[in-house]
Amino acid sequence: MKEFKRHLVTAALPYANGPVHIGHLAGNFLPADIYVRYLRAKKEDVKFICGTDEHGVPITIRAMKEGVSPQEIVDRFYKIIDDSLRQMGISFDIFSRTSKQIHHETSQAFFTTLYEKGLFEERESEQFFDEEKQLFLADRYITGTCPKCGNPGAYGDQCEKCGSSLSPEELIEPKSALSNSVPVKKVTKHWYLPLQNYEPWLKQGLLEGHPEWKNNVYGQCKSWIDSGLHARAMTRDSNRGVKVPIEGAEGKVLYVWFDAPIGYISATKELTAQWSDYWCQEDTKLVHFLGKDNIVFHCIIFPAMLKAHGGFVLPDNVPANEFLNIEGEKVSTSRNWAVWVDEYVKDFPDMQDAMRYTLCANMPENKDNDFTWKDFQERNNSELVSILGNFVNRAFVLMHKLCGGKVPPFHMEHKDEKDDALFEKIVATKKSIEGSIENYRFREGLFSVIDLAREGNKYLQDKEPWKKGDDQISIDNCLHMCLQLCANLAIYMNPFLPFTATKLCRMMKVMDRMLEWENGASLKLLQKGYPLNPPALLFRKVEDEEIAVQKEKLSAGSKQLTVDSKQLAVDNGQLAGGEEQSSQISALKSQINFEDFDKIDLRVATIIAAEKVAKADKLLKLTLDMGFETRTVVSGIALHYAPEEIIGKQVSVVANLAPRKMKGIESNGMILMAENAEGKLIFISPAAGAMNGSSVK
Ligand code: B3M
Ligand code: ZN
Repeated sequence: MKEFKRHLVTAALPYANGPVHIGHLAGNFLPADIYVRYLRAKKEDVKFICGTDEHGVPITIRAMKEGVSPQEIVDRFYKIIDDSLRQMGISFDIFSRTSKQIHHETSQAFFTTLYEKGLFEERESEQFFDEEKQLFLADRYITGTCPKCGNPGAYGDQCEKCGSSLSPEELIEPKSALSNSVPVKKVTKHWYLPLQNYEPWLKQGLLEGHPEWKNNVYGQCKSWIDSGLHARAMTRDSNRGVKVPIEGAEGKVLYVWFDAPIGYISATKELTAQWSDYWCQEDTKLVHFLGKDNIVFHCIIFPAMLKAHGGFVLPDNVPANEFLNIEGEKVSTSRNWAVWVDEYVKDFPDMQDAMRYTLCANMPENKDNDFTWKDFQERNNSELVSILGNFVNRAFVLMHKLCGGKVPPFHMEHKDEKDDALFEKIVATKKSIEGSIENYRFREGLFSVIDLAREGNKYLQDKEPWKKGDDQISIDNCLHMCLQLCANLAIYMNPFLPFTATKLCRMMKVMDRMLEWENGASLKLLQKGYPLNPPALLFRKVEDEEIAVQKEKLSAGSKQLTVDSKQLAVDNGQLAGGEEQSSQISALKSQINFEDFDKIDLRVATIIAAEKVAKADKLLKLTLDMGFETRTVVSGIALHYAPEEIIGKQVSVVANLAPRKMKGIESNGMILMAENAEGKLIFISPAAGAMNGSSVK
């Protein structure tokens, strides 16, 4: 076994195109955090690196959909992601951004080194080009009809309807999603990294050197290598990203998967002047945490890049996780089938550890796993509350009642085999948690903690100090053991449930320093005669109603977004006429209070002009008389009404909706519509001449 002096731990950089969900937490942030907290408790030298990935197509697409600039998107989501992960206790040493100057410089220098070493192949190829926008089109920007299922809204890389992965050449009648024009093929030059040259090294040097890698990771890498590696373009035609730092490369940026992993290096540089100790010294242990869709980039492409460059450490392990499903279904951000971390911390303040516990207990370490709200409730109520919380609470209550609020002495001459057995269990648990965490088996580690608490309950139940009357010696010994166990539990739970560990320290009136790992497996953590605080509530029960609200939110959210994205698809001219009009009744959304409702400013208005929007057969541009002003609203009702038939119609309008651009027209509000049984949209109109501008209440 190699001896390591320091640790460098990374969690995959989330795209700043949306908030993170609990699948991201369970997949990489939480295991990385548990691992890092454990190393810190062992006083190891460790740096925990992450940040947002702010380049790449997903961000541009979101910006396009919202009609705002990509910068606005990344600024918004950087903050949301950073805040919500910190609130969950994910203890990065740095959470940086790939839009920072230091990152652009670092990745450009990296590219230049490879370029100057002559390691790239320059190749010309034909790619789709949008003549109207004068841009080469990433596969995602090309839409057309799916050759497999006929879906008219398929993308150049994938059809979301039938799930086939596609190349833009396969699309029938391809169109540019940016301008709707027909793209043409044009020659472009790019720089390729010939991965096949690194194949022998990847195989013998990296993969075969690490038989300990998890099966899912090892297997995926092996099959990639066995099926043959090819040259891969490390540059793209785009106006967003890290500019390619060589002459003759105008309009080209680094491939997002070239610059993103270098983000780990630039963030370390930003964090510490000693960054090169971590990245360039052989005795650094580099561990990447990520989800299974990122394995190939971290086990093949990035190591090949590092090897090509030279002078960098290579990953010692890549303990990637599989996926976490929600209520039996795959997470889908486009369908809003997800539990968002920023919403969880709002809905369950001070319950970070309950979610950390549930996610760790269901961590998809070797296969996809499932999160359900019911399981969250059950694990919280019957494991955290009834086993761990209950044990600590009983020990404290009994100590206050039977030992005057102070740690009782332990009378050695009255020690019995139950005391010995409990101590042995405390010692063994420390060892087994070490083995679990060091081998990336976090569920197993967590279960050892809860098992030890279970053991504590059993011990207390067997000894029944409340029945001992004036046999103070038995009472003292039992509660002394229980309190020492509480202190050991705090140390053991700390990597997994840091909020609870700290609370427990407050109850014991000890400093957080007690949580250092070397203090574990000891019966001398609390001094006899030391007064302790009264018990505080470590966990609270989760009620059925709370679970019902969350489940409702999940399905209402997914319905809501289906409508929204349909509207977007309509806006973008992606849906065929009248397709998929459903007359289903959607699920009720979760409850709001009056203040929430009162934020919406609903007004009566009259449509005084209406016209079709060019190049968008679903949209009408409406001019409204609002009573106090006239304004423009773009509405997706053109398939239901001809412009002339709605002039003079009185309607209800959401009057304080933020403006949104559709097909270049700024829309200032939204007309309220409902669906009739045939799926036709009908206006929500005042029954008899209401005054324009009057509030709808
Ligand atoms: N942003 C992809 C993802 O979120 C990517 C990870 C980068 S890690 C260097 O799946
Ligand atoms: Zn299809």
